[in-house]
Amino acid sequence: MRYLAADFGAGSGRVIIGHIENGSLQLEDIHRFANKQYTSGNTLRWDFTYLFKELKKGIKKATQKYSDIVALGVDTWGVDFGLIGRDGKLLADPVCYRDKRTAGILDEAFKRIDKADLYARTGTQIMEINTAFQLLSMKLNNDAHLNEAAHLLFMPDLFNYFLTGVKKNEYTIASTSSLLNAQTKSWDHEIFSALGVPAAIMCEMVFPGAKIGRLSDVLCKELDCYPIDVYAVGSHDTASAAAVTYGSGNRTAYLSSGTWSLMGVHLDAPVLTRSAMESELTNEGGIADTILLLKNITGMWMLQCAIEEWRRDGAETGIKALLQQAAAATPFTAFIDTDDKMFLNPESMCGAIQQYCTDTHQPVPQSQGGHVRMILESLALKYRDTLHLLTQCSGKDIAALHIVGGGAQNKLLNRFTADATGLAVVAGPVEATAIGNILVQAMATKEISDSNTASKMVGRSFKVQKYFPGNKHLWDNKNIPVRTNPEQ
Ligand code: LFR
Repeated sequence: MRYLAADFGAGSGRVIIGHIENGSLQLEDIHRFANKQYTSGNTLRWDFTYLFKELKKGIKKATQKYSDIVALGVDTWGVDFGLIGRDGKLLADPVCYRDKRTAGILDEAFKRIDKADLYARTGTQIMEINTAFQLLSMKLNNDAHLNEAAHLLFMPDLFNYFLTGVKKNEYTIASTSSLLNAQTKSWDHEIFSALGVPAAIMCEMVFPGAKIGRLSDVLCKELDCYPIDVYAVGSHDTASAAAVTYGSGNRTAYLSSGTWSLMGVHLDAPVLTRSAMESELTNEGGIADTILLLKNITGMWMLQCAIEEWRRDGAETGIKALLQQAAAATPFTAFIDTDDKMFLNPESMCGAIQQYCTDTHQPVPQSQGGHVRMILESLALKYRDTLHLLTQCSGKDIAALHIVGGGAQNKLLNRFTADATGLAVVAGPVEATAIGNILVQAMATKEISDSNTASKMVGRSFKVQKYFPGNKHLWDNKNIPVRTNPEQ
C-alpha cells in the first residue's frame, strides 16, 4: 500500500511516495518542481495551471511505477485561495499573499471590527496577508471576481477540487484565514458580516483524515492512471510539518523551517489572551484535534531573495560556499528584524537590509558572507525571543527545540540557534511536511492506528542531528534594534 504526498511550498513543490515497511516509513521522491509568483498587470499571482500540471506529472510518474497507490493528500502554504465562478471554473489565478493589495489594510479592518475582538474569536496572528484582509481589500476595490464568486477554495482545496470535482474547505488551512472561530472550529459569521465579506462563498469544512473523493474519471483517462482516493490531510503545510514533532515530548518546541519559520508548541486548546495577541502568536489548527500555538517568522525568504539577487547580478555563489563565508565572517556586526514589513517583498532585498542597518545606526554588511551571517544571527535571536513569548503565553517550560523542514539542513543556523536559545536542538527530518501528510493518510486508511503510533514510527524511520548549546553568554546581551520609522 503506497501513499502520495503533494507538498507545495512558496519556492518549490514535490510529489513524494510513502509506504510502511517493517514498521518504518520509507519515502521516495517521484517529482520535484520550482514554484514562483508571477506579475500580471500590477498583481502578483500563482500560476495554478502550471502547478496543477506538475501535480499531474507526479501522479502519472507514480502510478506508472507502482500499481498499489491507494491515497493522495495535498498540502500547501496558508492564507491564499482561488475563487470559483457559478460555472465551476477558476475565475483567475490565485493572488499571492505578498501582493501589495493588502498594504495598510489593517487600519480599514479595525474600523469594522475591534482588533482584540477579532483575536479573541480567531486566535490568528494579525497579519496583512491573512485571507480575511485579502478579501476585505477585494471588497473595498469592488473586485469583479469577488462579486462573481460562488465558492472560495484555499490552495489545497483548489487542487483537491481539480483532482476530484469536490469542493470542501479543510480545517487546518482555514485556520490561517482570520475567519475561523478558534473555539467552535467553524466559520465565524460575525467576522464575515463585520468585514462585509460574503460567508456564502465558503464551503463545507472537512478535517484531516476525511475522504474528499476520488481522482475524477476524466483525469484518470488523461493521465492513463487508476483511481486513487483523495484525503484531506493537515493541508496547511505547517500542520503537516508540526505533526512530525508530536513525539518529541511535552517540553519540546518545534520549528518548521522553510521560506517561513514557524515556531511553536502543541496545545490542547487555543490561547486567546491579550498577551498572546500582543506577542503576535497565532493559534492554528493541527492534526488530531490539537492547536499549534506558534509565531510566523520570516525564515529563509530573505536568504532566498538575496541569493536570487546575487544570481541576477552575475555574482552567484553556491549555498555551500556562502555558508562557509558566513561562518568565517565577523560575528554580531548588525541585527535586523526579519519580520519588518520592509522585507515582505522589496524590490531589492540587499537594498532593504542596507536601509534597515542605516535606519538603526548599524554598520552595513559588506560581503555576501557578511549578509548571510547577519540574516542567520538575526533569525537565531528572533527564535530566542519567540521562545520567551511562547513560554510566557503557554506556561510551558520549554527544554528543547525540534527543527524540521528544509531549513533544518542549515548547520550554521542550527548552531547559532542552540547557542542563542541555550536549548538542545534536534534537526530533521527535512521532508517533515510530506511525512506529516502521509501519516494522516495512513491513519485514515487505518494502516497506522493513532498519532502515538505514528510518532513512534517517525522516531524509528528518520535520522536526526543534535546540537548542544555553548557560548550562550555571547548572545545574552544581543538584541534586535527596532526601526523607529517603520511606515517606510
Ligand atoms: C508556511 C506558511 C505559513 C503561512 C505562510 C503564508 O509555508 O504556510 O504557515 O503563514 O506560509 O501562507
